[in-house]
Amino acid sequence: MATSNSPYTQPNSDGPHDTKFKTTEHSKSESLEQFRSDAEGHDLRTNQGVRIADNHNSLKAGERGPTLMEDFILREKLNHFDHERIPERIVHARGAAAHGYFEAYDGASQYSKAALFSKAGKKTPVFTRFSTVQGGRGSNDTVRDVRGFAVKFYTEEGNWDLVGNDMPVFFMQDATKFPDFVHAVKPEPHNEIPQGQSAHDTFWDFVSLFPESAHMVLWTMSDRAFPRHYRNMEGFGVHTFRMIDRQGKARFVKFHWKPLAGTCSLIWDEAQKLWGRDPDFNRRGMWEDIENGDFLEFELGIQVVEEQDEHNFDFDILDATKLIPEEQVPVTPIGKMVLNRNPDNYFAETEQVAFSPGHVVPGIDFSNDPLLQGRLFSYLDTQMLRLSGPNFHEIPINRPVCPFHNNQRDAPHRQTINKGQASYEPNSIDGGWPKQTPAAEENGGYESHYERVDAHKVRARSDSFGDHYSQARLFWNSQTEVEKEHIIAAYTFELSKVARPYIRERQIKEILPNIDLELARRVGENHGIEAPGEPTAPEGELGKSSQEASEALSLMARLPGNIKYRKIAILVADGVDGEQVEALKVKLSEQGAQGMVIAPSMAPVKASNGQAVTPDGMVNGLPSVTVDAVIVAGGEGSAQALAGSGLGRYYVQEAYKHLKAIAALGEGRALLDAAGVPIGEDGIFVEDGVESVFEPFAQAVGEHRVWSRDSKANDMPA
Ligand code: HDE
Repeated sequence: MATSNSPYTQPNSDGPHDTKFKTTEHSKSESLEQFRSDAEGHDLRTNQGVRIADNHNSLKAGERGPTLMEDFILREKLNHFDHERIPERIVHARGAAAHGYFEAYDGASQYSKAALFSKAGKKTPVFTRFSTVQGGRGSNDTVRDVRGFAVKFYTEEGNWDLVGNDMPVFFMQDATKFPDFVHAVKPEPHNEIPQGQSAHDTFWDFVSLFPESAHMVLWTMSDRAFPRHYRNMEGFGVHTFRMIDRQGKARFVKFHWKPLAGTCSLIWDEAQKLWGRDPDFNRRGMWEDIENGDFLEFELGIQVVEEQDEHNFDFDILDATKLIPEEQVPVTPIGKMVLNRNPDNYFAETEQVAFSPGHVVPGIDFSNDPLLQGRLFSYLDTQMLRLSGPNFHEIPINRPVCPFHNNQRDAPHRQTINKGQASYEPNSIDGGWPKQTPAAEENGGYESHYERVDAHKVRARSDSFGDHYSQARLFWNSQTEVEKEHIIAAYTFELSKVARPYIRERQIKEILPNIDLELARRVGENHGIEAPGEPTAPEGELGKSSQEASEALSLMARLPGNIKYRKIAILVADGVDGEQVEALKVKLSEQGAQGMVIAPSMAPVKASNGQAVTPDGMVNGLPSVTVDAVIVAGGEGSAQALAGSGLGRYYVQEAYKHLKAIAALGEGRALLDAAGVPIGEDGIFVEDGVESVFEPFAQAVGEHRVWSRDSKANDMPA
């Protein structure tokens, strides 16, 4: 769509009245083309365009003499380097992003007049950034934390950002508590410990004094807090928003992203080990999959609440600590997002992208959720600092793909060279341009939803926000036994890192019993603290849910169900049955999985048939925490070598501990015997050939873990 090749000219700046163009679909990658720089075939030059003759030596007075101030080439280079960093995001500093597109489904247009929903099959470019919240830019991917799920839709009517998380609720109801919460969860101010984690005094001090956080804290104590892969997490807009249809009718909506690959998570021990083994685990997973053509896919869905039904729930839909159970309002799919292209440059794209819930297009509007209202201020404000002023919208990744003109001018790093004399409206000098577009026109101007607000000015919380526990109970009741055990273990672990006994006691005695007495009792037992036999919160705070449980809240409700995208280790050593390895790789790839040959070292393995098998990785380079399941290949020499190696035994022991499916072919069973992996237990498959083992093994991998082994996991020393 760009009409000019000059990087200084705003796209279409001489064009007709911008808002009149209608149906063209714009590609973000096309619009970025003019900014992309490829050095191939070019001379090395300074930023002023001067060719550099020597990039190895600074200018000195004599070969062994002092460096001269005159060296403008050195000064420019160091000066630029010294300023390479920008402030990292205050929260969500660590992230990874990908380009892709959103494709609307039939029927989406009946809810919103936004152009991106206007017809089935319509494609809109997107840029999506996933992130953790607490840790700094260099922290680990797999910490226990919420994940950000921020999508920028480059629509023909301007940018729409859906800046959500992978959990459907939040820690607080009112924006004014956000800085308190973030100060509490961030590394402690006196020693900046711990990084990327909530297991410390200030976090538990705050949340144990702040009951409205109970529901969200429970989510973060569940395995949702460390997704297996970004493709395996749900996403949520969290707040109630509004959609406006062509007739101007408004409906409340909640946004959901449903991963087409199903939901699944890591196991806590595995997540912790990954901090060291592969701190970039999630980032790498997405990057490599996209490079391999295994794109990430999510369906966008909405829960729709008619305005007249706003008060028909046993909670307030403006309260961000509440979700709308899917049984009460089903999720209607309205489109699909495919992430299919990695960024070219992390800093230019992933780091400089600026999201804001306030970036909306006609057809999308806000609700009065006080958390959302605060966010509408915060994001623009933070970009001013982070991206050094109000022109961050001109950075290529942030530019809308449609033309945009207004009378805003100047400020640091202004790129647009605005033509004309009139930078005010109304004007007659420049023919009155740029002009307003009435909302009534097709592809018209943004008009806020017409809503009557007639109230006293108060600093107060509505009584309808008083229930802090009913949905925490709903979430707890919706978990399977295994998930509940993991939650109990999580509270136990986190509180064990809290130095002050009175904080642990407060959480166990004053918060947990209001969620569930058994949860409180079990965590209490693990800390030698007796939990009360009944809830301690006042009745209003305890609340009541009209629903006992909601299946959709369990991760098990949407398990992958197949082995597509899974990484399967094939353990080999010299003497391996080479044909078997080949057959396994073919079979796995037929079903969309990746068989990875893992050997004691990176040296090619000599198969029993004399051929060489090239490893994809070695046992301590791609340890079991980086794969989804393990197959020990047959061949006498190979099995004996692996069984005799501590690293080989550790590999399968650790896979067992993390509830992974393990198969041993023929002689390969010797490794399981040597490692003490109990043959005959669920999810341990020992067969002679690929054909007989494949189906049951693949089925177990589709369940993501062998859940029935959960209670035995800690018996394994690994
Ligand atoms: Fe954010 N949040 N937030 N947040 N948030 C930021 O904006 C803020 C909240 C979310 O990949 C910041 O550009 C306030 C809820 C994501 O770049 C900042 C409040 C949800 C991202 C900010 C909230 C989110 C951010 C930091 C309470 C889920 C990363 C850097 C009123 C619906 C986006 C930045 C990316 C980032 C403020 C609460 C999601 C400081 C004041 C609720 C995914 O502006």
